[in-house]
Amino acid sequence: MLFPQQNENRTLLDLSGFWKFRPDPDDAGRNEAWFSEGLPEETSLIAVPGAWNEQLAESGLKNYVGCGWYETTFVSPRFDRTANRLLLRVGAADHRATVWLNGTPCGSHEGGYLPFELDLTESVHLEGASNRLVVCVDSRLTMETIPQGIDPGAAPYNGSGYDRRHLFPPTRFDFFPYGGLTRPVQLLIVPVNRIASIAVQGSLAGRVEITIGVTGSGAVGAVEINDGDRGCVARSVDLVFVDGKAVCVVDIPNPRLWSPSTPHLYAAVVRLRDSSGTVTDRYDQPFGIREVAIKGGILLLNGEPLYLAGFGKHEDFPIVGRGQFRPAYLRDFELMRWVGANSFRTSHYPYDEEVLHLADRLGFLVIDEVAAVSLGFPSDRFEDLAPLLDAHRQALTDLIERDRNHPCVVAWSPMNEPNLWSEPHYQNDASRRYFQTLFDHVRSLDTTRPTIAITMGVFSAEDVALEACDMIGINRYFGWYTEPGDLARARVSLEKEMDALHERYRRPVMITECGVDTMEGYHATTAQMFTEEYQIEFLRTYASVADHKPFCAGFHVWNFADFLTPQHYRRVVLNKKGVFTRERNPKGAAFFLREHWRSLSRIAANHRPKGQSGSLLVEDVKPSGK
Ligand code: GCB
Repeated sequence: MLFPQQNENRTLLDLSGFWKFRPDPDDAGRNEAWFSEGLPEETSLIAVPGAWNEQLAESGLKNYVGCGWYETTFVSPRFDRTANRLLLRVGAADHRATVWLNGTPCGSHEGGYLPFELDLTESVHLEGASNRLVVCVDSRLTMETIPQGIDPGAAPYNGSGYDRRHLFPPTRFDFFPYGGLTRPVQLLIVPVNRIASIAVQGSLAGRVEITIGVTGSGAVGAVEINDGDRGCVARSVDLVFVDGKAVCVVDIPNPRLWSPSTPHLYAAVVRLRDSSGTVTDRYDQPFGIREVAIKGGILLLNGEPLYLAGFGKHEDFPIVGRGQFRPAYLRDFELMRWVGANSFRTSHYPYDEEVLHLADRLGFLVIDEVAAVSLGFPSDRFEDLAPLLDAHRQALTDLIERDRNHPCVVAWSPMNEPNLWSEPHYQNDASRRYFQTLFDHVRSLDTTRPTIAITMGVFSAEDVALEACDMIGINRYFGWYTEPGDLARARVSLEKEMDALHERYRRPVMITECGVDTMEGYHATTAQMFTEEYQIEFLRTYASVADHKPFCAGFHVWNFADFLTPQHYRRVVLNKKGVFTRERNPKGAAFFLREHWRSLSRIAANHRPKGQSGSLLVEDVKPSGK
């Protein structure tokens, strides 16, 4: 789905502001038709975008999981219904949303963290009249949503003590289950015959393939490649659309490559013209030219070994929760640059599109993840996994459609830590087929980036999730959840496991999570969990293992910043594994990493196979899947 754009053919109106809001814990709203005459009397104000939990804590919303009704009014600009459409674009509604305009149902969408569009053309009042927009957002999750929720009827599972039903609100994961309209809600007036999708793929030689999808018929298209001040550097011939699609190839002489140190962006300017030659639609799609590949078990960017140094993150900020927060986005990039990181993972869900635009512009690499965190399978029969698999595939399709043109995205992560809860129905043929189908699905949509399977330690090298991926990500907490306080033993366990994984799969292995809860201001002279010194020593241990294994593609610390969790005896309000506090103040570990990552280019050199210099890239090195 295209990111919204304002230009001479497209009008963009932002509906951000204070809307009316009413929680609906008894699910009364639909029966009482709150959508037809507007919300009943007693409503609060709510800021959109923003999660409802912290901004309305005093109204009882802090731990609220359920339906919340939103209402706003707007006056639409005048437009011609035969030539244009009025679309509502919601950046994210966590987790499902239903929309009415002036009492008329306009559609619904399931799946948080990702945008959707609905057509309002037929129900909008024009000529200066007021329009009432009502959105019902439901934050409840089930065993068949991505992410999954808690099945309240399920038998207690493994008696391990960390029973998910002990969390409040109950979740399968330890980040807070914020609800609401967390990203912008916008109106778009676009032509009926319009550009609907653009996929750009450039090679290092400067050959760029652009695939364009359109709605409607009769238009002719053309593409120009713009290079900032240098103006147009390549242009296509006229394109005729067949079944709403056209593909063209253009060549950019002496292309400027995108990399973290030179994040150079081009724009593919796509125009549609009608039979009289008038431009009827235009979209400027930014893209970068760079190549990600795996060769001889080594991850490469533009032919050079790539070592990912950085963090797993969360979209979690005081008060807005997971709501869009532009100044904080910039602050996080500033801090990542300050600490010397080159990358992060969108753990554990797709992040705001604006974050990825910033990563493109500022030169950060991103592992892009869908919200399939802590998957649990309901059965040993593959057929029974179909509803979950469908939702999972859909989330991946939506993510790849949204993010495929971002040069910052270096890998797709289809899940985080399946089987976290050691539930039954995992190491078997059904789950094996599930993962194979899933990873094949990603490859069918994009062959230009590797897939990464991010797993935990229970089955280690035997984990059924590992067979289908291109790269292996491991989340390990030796020295914390196991071998607490004992970093010497932690190092041995980590090395043993990384070597075993490499031995068996011969693919890049990366530490995608490692970390310890740390109270800022707590100190000790000996290894003492929860102190700032322990966090430093823990990270030093993991970094030294990762940095020296040539097959290791990187080291991501868990977590960039402390984040809010559901209530549980294992967490003191926040997950405190941040290198920065929730307010973004540095703990001691931030200074350690800043010093350590000063030599990132020397560390990356350890990851070049012995005796190799110069570019490692050859034509056949695209991720193969095996
Ligand atoms: C993990 C999870 C992450 C948790 C982390 C922890 O393995 O992937 O979501 O927050 O452990 O701190 O326990």
